[in-house]
Amino acid sequence: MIYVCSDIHGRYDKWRALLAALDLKPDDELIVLGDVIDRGEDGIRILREMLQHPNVVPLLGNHELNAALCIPKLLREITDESLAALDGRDIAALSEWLQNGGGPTLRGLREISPDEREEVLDYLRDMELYLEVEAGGRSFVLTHAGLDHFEPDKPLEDYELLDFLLGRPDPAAEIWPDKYLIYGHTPTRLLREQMGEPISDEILRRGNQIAIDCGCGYDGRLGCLCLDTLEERYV
Ligand SMILES: [Mn+2]
Repeated sequence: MIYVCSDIHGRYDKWRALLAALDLKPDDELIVLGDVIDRGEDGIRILREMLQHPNVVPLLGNHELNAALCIPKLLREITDESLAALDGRDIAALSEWLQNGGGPTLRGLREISPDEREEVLDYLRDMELYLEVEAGGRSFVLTHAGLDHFEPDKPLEDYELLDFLLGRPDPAAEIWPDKYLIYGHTPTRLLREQMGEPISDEILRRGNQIAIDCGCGYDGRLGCLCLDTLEERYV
């Protein structure tokens, strides 16, 4: 079976509860659609478990991108020279990361060894932006935040980095007729509010779009979808 979840945002309790509920077998796979870190306390701890778990496949989220950009600069020994080397863009990126809940992630990085930090950084750098998956006779495209600037005939490799990471999707918009697009990033309660529907922390399906961020980063739930059966689970 192939499962997807997204936007764990440092909630170690939810991560462990999901692993316990899924009880992954050697042939199963859990694809995590980004934003494992920030806001909650334990993003680094979760990443370090993920990278040791052969059945867990990560995709890049905007929070991982920010971390991957900021961490190397922060790990440099701080000297007058290295401070002078931080330009306005570095400082803006760092400040944006901290404002978006990066503090607990930085604390988590401080608690591990330099080798372990390098391992985490390599893991972040290796994350893919999207995945195409076949399961249960259906085709799926998986991204962190949907697909901004969507054009039905545009190949996925032609989209820009931020099209995968920062889009605010319209679940009612028509996309490919023969493929599902699955994404996190925008909690489904916000998407429902935007569409004037009753608010709930459940996976949202409209046509061939499936939004799976059920608000784990905001005290909602961690949702998980089985791609083979389209069965939903929540922890
Ligand atoms: Mn996000």
